[in-house]
Amino acid sequence: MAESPSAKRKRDENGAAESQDKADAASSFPLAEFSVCKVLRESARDKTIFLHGQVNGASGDGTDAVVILEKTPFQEENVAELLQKYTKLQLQMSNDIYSTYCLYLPPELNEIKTTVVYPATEKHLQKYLCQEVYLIQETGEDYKTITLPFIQSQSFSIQWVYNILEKKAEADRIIYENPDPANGFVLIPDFKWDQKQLDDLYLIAICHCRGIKSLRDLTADHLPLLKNISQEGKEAIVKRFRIAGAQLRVYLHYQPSYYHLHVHFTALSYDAPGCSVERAHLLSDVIDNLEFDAQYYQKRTLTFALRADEPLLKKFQDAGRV
Ligand code: M7G
Repeated sequence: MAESPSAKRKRDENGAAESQDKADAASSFPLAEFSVCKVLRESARDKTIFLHGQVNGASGDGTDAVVILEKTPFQEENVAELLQKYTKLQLQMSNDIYSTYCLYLPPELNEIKTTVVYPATEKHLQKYLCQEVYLIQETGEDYKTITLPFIQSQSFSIQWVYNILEKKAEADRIIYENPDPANGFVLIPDFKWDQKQLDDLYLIAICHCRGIKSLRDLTADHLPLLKNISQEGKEAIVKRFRIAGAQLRVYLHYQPSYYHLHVHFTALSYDAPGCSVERAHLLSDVIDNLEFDAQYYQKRTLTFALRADEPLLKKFQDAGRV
């Protein structure tokens, strides 16, 4: 029987103190030893802040870490509790029928989603640093001569992807799996989604087959895989979360951060990070394009944005392509 995020939360609250303890014990990030070096990015609109800091171990040598703090969306089922229980309301200003207040919540209703990358590489610091961006128009030839050699030399480790596929991490979070080695995939909540409300639903489908780096590698041979992801992914989401396929945005990133083919599933009503036109390619369009031309993504010029100090931008500049 499908379990909604709110039902899951209630079950967690009521019965899962033990598993929470285990999770706490397993968490190894020493927050108390984290000292902030720099704010990489912050957004008042998204209520997030990205911090670069160092963890000072016993030896005193700092190890870089990225900590992302994010105020979480409201959960409908908690709102009444939030307004009535244990809450302090402090008046800020009042004018005629208008007034504003500060509402002080008890800690259990005031959590902050925290994402940690530790140890963080220079590339992680760069990924989260707020910078100017430039559009690149990458031809098929540019991909072969500039982008491919670059990503082969220095892309992010995809160990976390293999850990998911081999059930060495996040195994209990898998929503659906088609185990076929060529045309199968694992559907799992993205780590950007805390699963507590459906408004910001975000899952990823990671294909079992290794070696498909990105959209650029896709040919008509991959249509069975892509169709499985589209159809079975949507079915699994309807079954578990009661969100219809027509209310999902299903897309690939180009460029991705991690070069092992994966597909993003987000709630259509959610303005998810990375769903802008210069990065997101709808899976339905990708399938259609490959049916139209088997080599579509080897030939096409693809547009994407690069941040100012990304080394790939420098490669395009050196080649006179920007
Ligand atoms: P991407 O298009 O390669 O890059 O997507 P992006 O991170 O710049 O969007 C990778 C997706 O995988 C992103 O949506 C990440 O939030 C998600 N992700 C990254 N990591 C390291 C993990 C992880 O360890 N577990 C899960 N479940 N999702 C992750």
